[in-house]
Amino acid sequence: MKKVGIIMGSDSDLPIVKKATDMLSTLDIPFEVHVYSAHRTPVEARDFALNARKNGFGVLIAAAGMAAHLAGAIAANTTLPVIGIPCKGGMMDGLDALLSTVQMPTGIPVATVALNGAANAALLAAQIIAVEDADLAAKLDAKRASDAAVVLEKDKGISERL
Ligand code: RP5
Repeated sequence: MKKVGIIMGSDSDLPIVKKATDMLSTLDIPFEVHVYSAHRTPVEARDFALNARKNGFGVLIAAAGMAAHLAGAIAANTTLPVIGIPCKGGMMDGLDALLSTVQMPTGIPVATVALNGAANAALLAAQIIAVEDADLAAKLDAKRASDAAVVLEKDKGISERL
């Protein structure tokens, strides 16, 4: 199975990124995690993206806050799918990161999830890998069904409480 590469702009993003690694672990998807910054370590970020396909990655996830150019900088150097996680924090509480991540120019796409949306980033990465992996697709179907069962259980609970 192809690996998921997770890059965060700072180790201060780890509490958010952990939700992605937890989700990938639950689904038995192999991953690597790195701290590379578009601004502080641009050479390492670029090299990682340039070599990602030949190093066995199928999808990349990039998490960053504030002037969050990391996902875009990674996407500029690979044609693997790149998922951006804008991280909350700083004076603008994430609006800056959201716009920096989502507003990519035509030709260099970044699939941007919600602010701090690390679990969905991992699920989207899983869905991309599952296009060619029937076992993983079955796991994702089972997860959807069990998530739905939890909601329906809550629905019952609400009716009983009111
Ligand atoms: C961004 O700046 C990082 O992704 C992080 O979200 C934010 C703050 O980084 P630190 O100053 O905590 O290293 O580049």
